[in-house]
Amino acid sequence: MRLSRYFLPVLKETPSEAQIVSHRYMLRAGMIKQQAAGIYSWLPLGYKVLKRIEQIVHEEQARAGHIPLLMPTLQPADLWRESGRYDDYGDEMLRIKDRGGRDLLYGPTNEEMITDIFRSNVSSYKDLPLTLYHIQWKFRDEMRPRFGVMRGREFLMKDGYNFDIDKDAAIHAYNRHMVSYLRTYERMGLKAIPMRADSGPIGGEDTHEFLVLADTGESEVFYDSAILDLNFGGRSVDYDNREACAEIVTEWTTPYARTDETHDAALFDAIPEERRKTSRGIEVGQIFYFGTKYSDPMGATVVTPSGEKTPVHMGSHGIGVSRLLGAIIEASHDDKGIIWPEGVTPFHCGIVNLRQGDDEADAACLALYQSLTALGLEPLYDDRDERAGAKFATMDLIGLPWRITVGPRGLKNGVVELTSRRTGESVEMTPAMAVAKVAEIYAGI
Ligand code: P5A
Repeated sequence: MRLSRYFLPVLKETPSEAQIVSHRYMLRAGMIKQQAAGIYSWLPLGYKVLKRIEQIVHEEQARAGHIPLLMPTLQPADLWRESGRYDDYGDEMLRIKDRGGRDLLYGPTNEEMITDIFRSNVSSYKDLPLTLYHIQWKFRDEMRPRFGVMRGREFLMKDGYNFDIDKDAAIHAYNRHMVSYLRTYERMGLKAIPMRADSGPIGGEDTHEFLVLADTGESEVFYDSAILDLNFGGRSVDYDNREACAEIVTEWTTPYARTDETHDAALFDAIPEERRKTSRGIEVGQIFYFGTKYSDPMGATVVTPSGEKTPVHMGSHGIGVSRLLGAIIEASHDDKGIIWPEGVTPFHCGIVNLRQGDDEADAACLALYQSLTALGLEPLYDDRDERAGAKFATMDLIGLPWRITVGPRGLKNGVVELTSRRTGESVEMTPAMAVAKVAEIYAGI
């Protein structure tokens, strides 16, 4: 993409309504525009990151054997009357009437609808286990929408639902989700810690939230610092292997880590003092096992091998896809702007032309652009007729992890400069080497 042809409405001024850094940078970098409290348009740069995050979620869900579908944003109220949640959900639910006077709602979550899909189509244990998921907009009429996409009213969620024959099988689904989420967040450059939590309106006993530590997080968390040493890394997991998944879950759930809702002071005090940590955290996901809470009242049953009808055991599993943009920025920025982890960056590399209109510099930039594109990478070429300082400031603000700077002086010696956004380190090299280096960086991602 050439910047001169792109739509990147960056702001020079710091927007006064934004209280936290991720919100400020998302507005300043022209990623989002607020349309109403907690409701945003996703401008091209923000939309691009959103799509990259979705892509990682889809890839990791596929790896775990989960199946994508798409349910609507609007749901009939009658489904929620069946589960008893229509009245329970309260003012957070946006209730709508259609022209025929029928009650609809803008879905805050999809347990009822997926249970309806299941009961209409599945009746035998032979079709289990089954996990279906989608990535779809949700609406929760939050009392205090704030911090930009972090606590929106309309927000994008990945929500998945497992259907299993019994509790053991459903706990395996729970574990499988925990493992796949650990992998998912790591690919986004995040350390998200599973913490024992409260299940709220979704229900059930077993639930973990995934929290990214950040001063601006809305949750208070208590943890053993030993958990920070755990890395998922490149290990390959057989998601069908119950023991293998359970072992990984044990590894991550043994060190103490809880939100304030489930905090146990006695257990916490048993940790060696230097490892006892209290902090704030951003909740980027939550997984639940709730047994037959929905299948029972809604009649989602299967026939077992011995011929009896039994309600299926279920759980649901959510990732805050749009909130993740805020969480990633909170975890990765400096005073000049965002620093995208390679896994989610909107463009792989920036190209800055220091002397737009200079034949040699223009040709070198174009050649770099074409070579990177030919390798399947997406560069953002700043071809505007602007001062170098302004171009650098834009690149720093929008946070592309790598930048190639091209100027007449370097070109005389046959070199360009490759700069890391994270470390600020610059190395001179030939254009071909710069292309090879960028390609190498992204090869493993
Ligand atoms: C799990 C999937 C559920 O709704 N039902 C389907 C279960 N869980 S949850 O914890 O309530 O939400 C899942 C994740 O969605 C994000 N989230 C939000 N993101 C932005 N703005 C909001 N107002 C908001 N509310 C929830 C969180 O990341 C949460 O973990």
